Parts: sequence; structure tokens; C-alpha cells
Amino acid sequence: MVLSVGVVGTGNIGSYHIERLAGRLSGVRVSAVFDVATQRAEQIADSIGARAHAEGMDLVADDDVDAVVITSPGPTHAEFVLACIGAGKPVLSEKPLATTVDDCEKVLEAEIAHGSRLAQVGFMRRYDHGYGQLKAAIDDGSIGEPLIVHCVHRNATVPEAFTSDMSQTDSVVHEIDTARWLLGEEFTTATVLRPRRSPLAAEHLQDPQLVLLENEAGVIVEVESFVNAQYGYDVRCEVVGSEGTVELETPSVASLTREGQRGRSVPTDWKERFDDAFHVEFQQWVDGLGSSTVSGPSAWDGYAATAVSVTCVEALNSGRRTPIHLREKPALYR
Ligand code: ISE
Repeated sequence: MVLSVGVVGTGNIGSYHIERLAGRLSGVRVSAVFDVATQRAEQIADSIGARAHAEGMDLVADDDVDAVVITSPGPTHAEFVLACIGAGKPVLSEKPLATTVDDCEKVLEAEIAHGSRLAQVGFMRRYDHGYGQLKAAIDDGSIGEPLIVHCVHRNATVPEAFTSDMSQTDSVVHEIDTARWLLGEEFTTATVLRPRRSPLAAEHLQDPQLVLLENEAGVIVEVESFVNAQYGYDVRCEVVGSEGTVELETPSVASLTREGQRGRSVPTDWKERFDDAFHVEFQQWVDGLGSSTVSGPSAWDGYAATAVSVTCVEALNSGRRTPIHLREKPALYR
């Protein structure tokens, strides 16, 4: 059976996912698209033989749409995810699941009322080979008890519209999810420090930022977020344990030696760095739906990531160590 997918949002990440779903994965086709930029949506629809809808909700209701991928701007995610759950259709939403904790809770309630999982959140790093190896080393006890996690999240540059809060909700949110997943514990407090600002950052932007998160087991996760690092996209992670450490290596690229220098290239952006991870993420999602199974990052993971990143924004603004409050985990997600 070929899964017919509708994609909400045909911008930067939307067109990237459409290209993959329509041409590079097996067992799936893109049957419908929607974007508020209607011309762009129509062009993309024409190029792949899909239908362009004038309204996002019409796409969700379309009989030729078995499942939905949401890549529209973050503030619109919740209403589309809720509509998909209402229609009983599986939905893969790019992060965030919703931009507010209240909206994330509405999604949890809707899914609980439905009685089974339909929503998956696009935390693609969980599908990266290197992160998978980190998790295996933690789970099999190779490094003993995890104690500290050091993370680096650097972007070459960001658009002018990128705000200080987005450093947490758009970038650090990935470390929040991966660290929750790697360690299998929830976070309890957040502190965000403001180092000296880069002169190359926009005036309104606090960049870099340094985050300290503590989890239920007392592990401290430290994240440097620096979104104007200039030289490329650089994501690092080292987990320090009681018996050893495990860290991500630079993704395998050839090293070039010439004119007295030896060097390796750095990825330019997250698409280049995580292309393989996106591929695995989507193929597993499609394959799972063949047996009506949704097993990737859940609505609970989306809720927790939003709750932690919103608390990080509070901590950035107050300068204080701030408690993180999560509701009790519902049985559906245990
Ligand atoms: C972007 O929105 C992403 O999701 C990327 O994965 C992240 O690394 C980047 O910092 C964000 O701006």
C-alpha cells in the first residue's frame, strides 16, 4: 500500500520534506499540499502531480490524504495537529508541537480522548547515527552512570527576525529533546547565562547563550547556543559518565590536505548535517503507519520540550535558576 501524505507548509523545510517524500522514500506519495503562499504551493503541487488546497483544513479533510506532515510556522502547528487528531489521521509535526504549554496540553488531551497515538514530533536528531551510538553507550552501561552532558549548538548565521527567545525555543529545544531521550529523565530546573555578546549578532539578540539544565537524577546538561558562529553549522555532544565518556565525532567527511594545510569541511546548515537523520525519520514513520503504529517522538515529548524551552526563556529573562513544572505523565505515554 502506498501512503498518501498531505503537507501543510511549502516553505523552506516544507519543500525539503516534499522533495524527500515525493521522490526519495518508498511506500509514500504526496497527494496534497497547502500554504498561505498559494502560488508557491500550486507550483510545487503541479511539479509532483499533487493537489493544492486553498485552506489547510480542507487538506486535513481530503479523502486522498491518509496522513499529514506539518511544516508551517510554529504558532500554527497546534490547530493543525488538533484537526488531524479530530479526523483520526496520523500527523508528523515539525517542532515545536505547539508554542505554548497550554496548546501542548490540548494535544495531549485530544490524543488521550482518541485512545491511541497519532502525533509524532519532528525531533530528527533521535534518528542520527551518532546520537544513536551515544544512546546505546549510555543504555548498555559502557560509561557507567551519566553525570554531565556538554552540548554545543552553533549556526553560521540566523535571519534578522531571529530573537533571543528563539535561541531557546528554536535551537536549544533540540538539545532539550535529545538529552531527555538520551538520559530517560525529565528536567527539573533551568538557568540561562548571558556571555559577552558577539559584535556580529543583531543588536536585539543575546548571542551566545549558556544554558544549564538539571534533571531528576541530578545530571547537569550544559548547552552553548551560538547562532552567529560564522564558520558553519556545528553540533556537538559529550556525555561524561562515572566510568568513561562518549561523544559525537564530526560526521564522516574526507579531510583535504593541500598547500601546507590539512582540513575538513564543516556542514553549512542543519539540512546538510541531518539529511540522513531526516531520511530515516520519515521512512520509519511511513513504514510504521503501514501497521498503524506511531513510535517516534510523542506528543508527550513535544509537550515536555516546549515546557522546558519556555522555562529557559523565563530563566534567560530573569537571570534566575528557574524550576520546571511538568504535569504527571499520562498512561498513554508511559
Ligand atoms: C532550526 O529551526 C532547526 O530546527 C535546526 O535544526 C536548528 O539547528 C537551528 O538552530 C534552528 O534555527
